[in-house]
Amino acid sequence: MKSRNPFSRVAFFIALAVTATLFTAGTSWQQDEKGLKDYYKDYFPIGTAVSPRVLSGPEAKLIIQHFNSITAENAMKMGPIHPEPDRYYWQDADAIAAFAQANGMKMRGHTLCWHNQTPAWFFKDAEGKTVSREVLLSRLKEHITTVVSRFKGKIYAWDVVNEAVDDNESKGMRESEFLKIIGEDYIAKAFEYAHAADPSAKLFYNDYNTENPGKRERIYQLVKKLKDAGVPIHGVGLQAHWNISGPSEQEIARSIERFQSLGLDVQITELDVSVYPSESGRRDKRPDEADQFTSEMEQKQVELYKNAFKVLRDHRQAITGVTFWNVSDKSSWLDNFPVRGRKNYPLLFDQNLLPKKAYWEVVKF
Ligand code: HAH
Repeated sequence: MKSRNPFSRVAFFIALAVTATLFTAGTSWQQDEKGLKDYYKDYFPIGTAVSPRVLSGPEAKLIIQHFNSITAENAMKMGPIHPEPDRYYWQDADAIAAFAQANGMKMRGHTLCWHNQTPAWFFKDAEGKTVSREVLLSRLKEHITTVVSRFKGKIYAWDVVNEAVDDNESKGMRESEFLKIIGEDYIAKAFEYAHAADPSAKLFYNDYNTENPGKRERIYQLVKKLKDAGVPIHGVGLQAHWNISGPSEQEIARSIERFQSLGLDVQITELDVSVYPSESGRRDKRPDEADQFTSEMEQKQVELYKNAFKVLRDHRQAITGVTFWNVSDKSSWLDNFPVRGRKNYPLLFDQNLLPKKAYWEVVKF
């Protein structure tokens, strides 16, 4: 009679268990390595806005895993990059561009002409008097030419003009220094300067609240006028600073389709979903005001992200990029805006850089 060795049976089952565990661990490891950009590879590039700080911290790995496009959150804005008339500060912008190159990522440029974060010197002469139209146009041209030329071949798309349309129905164009000193054609000029400096860059007009029907229409009319006049404009950036109460799927779809109808590229350029209702003015956090991420906020945010990405996927013919405004809830511009000292939780990765529930809904399709 064949003797059975109970020890070898035990050993066999242990070996089986170990193999099964390794196999499962292997698959989940592979799943964890897959990033947003991989789930969306047949749809559009997925980007994130960064500061130089996150490129060397623990966020760097997360960025490389999930994103195949990058935007400088602040480093290329007029103020940071051109702090004085004859001085450009390139260090931060260069570091971000080098990171994009080293990791084979696309890069968007943000932004060449904006009423905010513009250095005060831009509009003043040596005596502190407001400059003339001619002087401001020549400064704008010099600025745009210098910045665009430096990143030629490294940046494939530029937000040329940011937020030129007012929120107020009765106003039309935003009364910025550019509008007051130059007149409405500062917009066309900015696009022409950028195009001359890099004829292969895709040039965008970028704005927020594009789901508001009135503002959407005013932006549409502006962009249509530029296009009809032969101005080199190639796309419209919908910032998409949304919140857990909206916009609806229909409103998002309508915005995309409206701009697509002009034959322009559409990108989502600054996506985040605040867990608070939108507020216009700045203020301090009230001492009694809670700023915890509640399960109700979480649920609503999951729904908004899930529905919004369904609309984006359905419009992949029109959409050439989706960029988040920051990397994770560990730190985002909404932590202090518009309410100073209030924590927000607007992104797909939590404060420990782990995927949130909303993340898993965005990649489930
Ligand atoms: C955006 N503005 C800007 O385009 C971006 O450059 C900045 O880093 C953050 C948000 C959104 C905005 C605003 O600045 C003021 C009021 C409403 C919305």
